Amino acid sequence: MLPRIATIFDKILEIIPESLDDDSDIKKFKQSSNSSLIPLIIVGNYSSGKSSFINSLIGSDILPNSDRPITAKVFEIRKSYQPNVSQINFWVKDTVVQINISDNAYTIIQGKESIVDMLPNIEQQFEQINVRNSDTILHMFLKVINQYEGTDNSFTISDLITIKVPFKQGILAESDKQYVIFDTPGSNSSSNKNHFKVLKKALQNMSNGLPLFVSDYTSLDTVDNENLYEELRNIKEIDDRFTLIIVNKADMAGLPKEGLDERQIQQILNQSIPRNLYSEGIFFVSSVMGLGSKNNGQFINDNYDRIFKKSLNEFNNSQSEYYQELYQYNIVPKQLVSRMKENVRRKGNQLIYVNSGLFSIEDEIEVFANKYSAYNKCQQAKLYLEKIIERTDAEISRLKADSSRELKSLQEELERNKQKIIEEVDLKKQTNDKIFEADYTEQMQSKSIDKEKLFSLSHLKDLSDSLYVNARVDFNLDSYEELNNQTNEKLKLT
Ligand SMILES: Nc1nc2c(ncn2[C@@H]2O[C@H](COP(=O)(O)OP(=O)(O)O)[C@@H](O)[C@H]2O)c(=O)[nH]1
Ligand SMILES: [Mg+2]
Repeated sequence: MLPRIATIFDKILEIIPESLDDDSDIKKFKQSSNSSLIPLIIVGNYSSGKSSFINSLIGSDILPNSDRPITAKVFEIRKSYQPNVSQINFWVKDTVVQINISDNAYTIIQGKESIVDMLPNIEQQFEQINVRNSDTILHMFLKVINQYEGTDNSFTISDLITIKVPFKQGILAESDKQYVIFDTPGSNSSSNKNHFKVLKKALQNMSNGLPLFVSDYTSLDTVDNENLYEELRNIKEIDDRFTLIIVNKADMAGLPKEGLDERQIQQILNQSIPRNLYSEGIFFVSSVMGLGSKNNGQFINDNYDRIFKKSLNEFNNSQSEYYQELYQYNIVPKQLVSRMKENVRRKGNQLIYVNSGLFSIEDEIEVFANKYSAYNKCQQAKLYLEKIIERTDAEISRLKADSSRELKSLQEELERNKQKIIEEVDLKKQTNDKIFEADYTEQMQSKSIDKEKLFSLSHLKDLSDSLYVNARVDFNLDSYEELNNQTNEKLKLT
């Protein structure tokens, strides 16, 4: 199936007429169709743990986290394919700032002059890092950038910050798919609208993204998310039909030990977020435990360390009174249940990774990537084909209008010429009549003529008619008329 879709897709690219090459939408289609990037768009209220969840996907806690709203920017995070090498890019006005981080050092490759105000702070924070490696340095930079906002600053950092960082452990790290993760500020951020604009722009040239809606267990029913659903639906680059609902911080949700019964499941499904967004499933996760399973509990953020140490026994000791297998609570469509359980069984040796719920989510993301990225490309191909057809139709109508205007003016010109010729013929006839009359009078006066014959009207008419016929030949009137008739015929046809 997939190769067939790919073939169809290539054919579509071939048949796009060159004249439409410059159309911005079509350009975008061509670019995105060649792109194998798969955007994962993380949305949700602030403090629901979006940044922590992303850290768990990456496998290191490079994104700063806090109980207060902290992510003021949209972060676009891509995989770096070199271990211990990361990169940050952002803009100050129109200047690009690029910072490369390799092992225990950083280099400001571009735009140093635009961030001079920030440099002393960067140097100071760099000195304070205990263990310097590419992750801790990257984390430091992101913290400084976040803190910089809101101070009385002389320059403004762009709303989009792009990051390249190696992914460590887990399905996404091992995958050959090029995931791009977007961290967005919470829904209750006042600049929310603007952030969605930034997100929308960043999503151009990529195939449709998978939204992951992060909430904590007790916030599934909050109504202030409504704006967020609306925004999600308005971004055509996001396919909200495949939303994963992520219930984060499930380690402290106090879930019933014996699992959720049918009534509890229905109750959850009736809450506002699931009611609006349920599609692929509701997944329970402890981001902190998932992250800890990947980095062996070596955190950059201190509060993660505390949460991890406190809960560790519940996640890795099946004899513990409060043993947790968070994936057991997942609410997924019936046909997915057995696949999920089977995959979990295969991965059973990585207990904390599986029990944290993170494994099942990454597994589902990878399934999405395999199944739907081609589908999404086709969706996009359809969208842009429609656009091409629309453009082509407009072009045809324009050509039609042009040619009928031309035809009309040609016809008018013919009509004018015809009139002119008729007038000339009439004039000539009149002149001839006058000459004839004068001639006649003269002859009448000079000799006696057969009056009866001379005055016969029919004779006069014969004479005049033959003159008219001669004139028609002289001025080629017949061919003009024929041309005129042909033109009229053509007009009727169009
Ligand atoms: N117990 C627990 N706390 C978490 C978890 N994930 C995040 N938190 C805490 O929730 C707070 C907000 O997290 P953050 O990732 O900054 O949320 P964001 O504002 O949505 O990006 C922080 O204090 C985190 O330590 C988790 O899995 N378990
Ligand atoms: Mg955040």
